[in-house]
Amino acid sequence: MKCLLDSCSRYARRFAVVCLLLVGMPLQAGSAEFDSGESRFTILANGLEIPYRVFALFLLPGENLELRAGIRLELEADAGLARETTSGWNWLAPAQVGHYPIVLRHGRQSMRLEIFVMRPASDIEDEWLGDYRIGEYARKPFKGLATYRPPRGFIEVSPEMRRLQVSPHFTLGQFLCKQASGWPKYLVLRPELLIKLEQLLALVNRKGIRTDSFVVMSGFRTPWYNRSIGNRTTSSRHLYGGAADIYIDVAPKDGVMDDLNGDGRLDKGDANYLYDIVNEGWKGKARWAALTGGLASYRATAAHGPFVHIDARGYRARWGR
Ligand SMILES: [Ca+2]
Ligand SMILES: [Ca+2]
Repeated sequence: MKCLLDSCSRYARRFAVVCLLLVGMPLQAGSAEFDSGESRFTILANGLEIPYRVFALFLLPGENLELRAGIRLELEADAGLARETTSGWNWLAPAQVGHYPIVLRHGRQSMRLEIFVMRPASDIEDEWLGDYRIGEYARKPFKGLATYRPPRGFIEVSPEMRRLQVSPHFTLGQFLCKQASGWPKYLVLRPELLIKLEQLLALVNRKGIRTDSFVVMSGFRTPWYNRSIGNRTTSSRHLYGGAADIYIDVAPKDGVMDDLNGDGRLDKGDANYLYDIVNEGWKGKARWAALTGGLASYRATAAHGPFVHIDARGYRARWGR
């Protein structure tokens, strides 16, 4: 019996040690260096360079995804039709709307692509996609630019899909429109915006602001919602899934921007501080010329704290500073 008790207490001690180690892990992770989430290899996905270990792409039913890499990759997918080519893979998306992960491997390195087969825009009837009100897009693209064409499709989002990662530090749910509705909800999100947000997150961490994500105060907005909150413009990048209004909320984590410039006040000076980091840091980034876009600083109102607007519209725009 004693032997049994001894052995039990030995196991209990070991269990306690394991628990202490596990409890200690999040603390270590929280104070650890920023991990950019960049992968050891990059791919071209339908022409867009992806340098991350996890990343989302958005296709129409049956659309082809061309994956190119300078190295030989293995591809794992439970659905769709994969065919190896001389430069990588072609993967034909399933006809069914939904979420389909693909894993690419090179030796021990891997990249997970979260593929979303979207509901085609042609399914919209009188401004509605199912029970979700989209509203109406401008027929003529703003300045004739391709980035302002009405979306080809919409990501169908169920409640459990909100936590899915769309890039190393952002989730699908962060970009949902705030309009009141049941489920599923629909969303437009441009991968160019995700890459830009990841690059800026790495930049602010290099500048000494330690944060694992931005708070996305406003990501996608349907044209209907945008009008309902009093915005007259039909060319907002939010309508095209290409913009995010962001702030940093780490210390204290209280739902509003932190005192980034350390002057003891929480005001537009902190949005300006973030604006200046982005504005300076973005200069000379030839690699991401395609992600050029808007940057703006906003003061607090009764409805929200100070924030910064980011978009990847394809040409440079600055305001509010
Ligand atoms: Ca805060
Ligand atoms: Ca301040």
